[in-house]
Amino acid sequence: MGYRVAVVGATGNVGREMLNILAERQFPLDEIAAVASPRSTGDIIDFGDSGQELKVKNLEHFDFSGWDIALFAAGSDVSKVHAPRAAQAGCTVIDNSSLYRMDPDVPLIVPEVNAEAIVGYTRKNIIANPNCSTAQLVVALKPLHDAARIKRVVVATYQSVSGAGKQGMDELFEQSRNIFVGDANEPVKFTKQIAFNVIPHIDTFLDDGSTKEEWKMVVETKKILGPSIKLTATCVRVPVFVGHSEAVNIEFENEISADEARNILREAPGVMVVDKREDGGYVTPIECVGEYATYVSRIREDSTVENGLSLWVVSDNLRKGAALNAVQIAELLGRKHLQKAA
Ligand code: 11C
Repeated sequence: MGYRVAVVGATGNVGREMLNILAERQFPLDEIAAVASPRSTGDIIDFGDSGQELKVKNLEHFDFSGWDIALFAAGSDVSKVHAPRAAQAGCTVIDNSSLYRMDPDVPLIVPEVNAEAIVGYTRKNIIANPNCSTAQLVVALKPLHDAARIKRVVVATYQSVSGAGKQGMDELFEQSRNIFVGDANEPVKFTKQIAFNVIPHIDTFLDDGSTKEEWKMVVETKKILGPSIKLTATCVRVPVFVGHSEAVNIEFENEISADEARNILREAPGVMVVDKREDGGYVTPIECVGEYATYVSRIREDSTVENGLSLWVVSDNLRKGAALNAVQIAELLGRKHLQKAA
């Protein structure tokens, strides 16, 4: 016996990946629904590589009663209206938007890191998925925190344009083409030209000069790993289609060598260490596309602080950063809490 699962925002970058991953991982399903805004109603989309095609249903009229799990990937405005409606109808919501992440009555879950916190979902029948740049970071930080207690993290991100949705990907493609054919470029989705450039600005500016993306990394990391960890982030958009990278500097309470960290990370769930200390002996974003792992490379000691390490973390932002993490939460929910499947 399986579950009745709805994917809301099924036609977007993340929604499509959710369908791909549900099919790939053979999630135990009795029924799958692709749900989206009225403008996509009736469109036909693939249920991953399963061979099954799904006719997109209209979210405005979708009745969530009798459905077990809804994976929401349609942004905060849609979640605000429809997630409580689904949750109150008895359908557990796994929400990929930022709306509920800091709600004390909603657990914020990365299954490899804080699976035990999922029990709190019964308060609102909603579980939040973290921001992509947070998800991959905490997968790498957690085993190191357990080993040597992290005091402070300094992270710079190199975030792909797919984090800004299909429009972001189209803008990088169009601008690159325009440059080759000599046409002018007008930024639309991004604030400056993204092709052959980098932009130190993701999401809106806050009063202290940081951006909301940077703030999310701080508060979400604390909610997932514990409030004592200090973190400062600089989030940068780079001309890469898929795959977020992070240069991470960590200060620990206790001593930990690069070799110890490498061995710990090699055993850690969800982590793949590629760290050869030679030309090409590290992972770059194009190598992580379509993969499940969070890759860690360039692990080295930082002698400018006591107990310091630096590392490089790369992952597919549409997968571990969004769709995969949501499906892993659904698997956890099914295994431990809904208890429907064999
Ligand atoms: C980006 N991290 O790369 C963002 C996308 O809070 O879920 C995801 C935003 C979020 O632009």
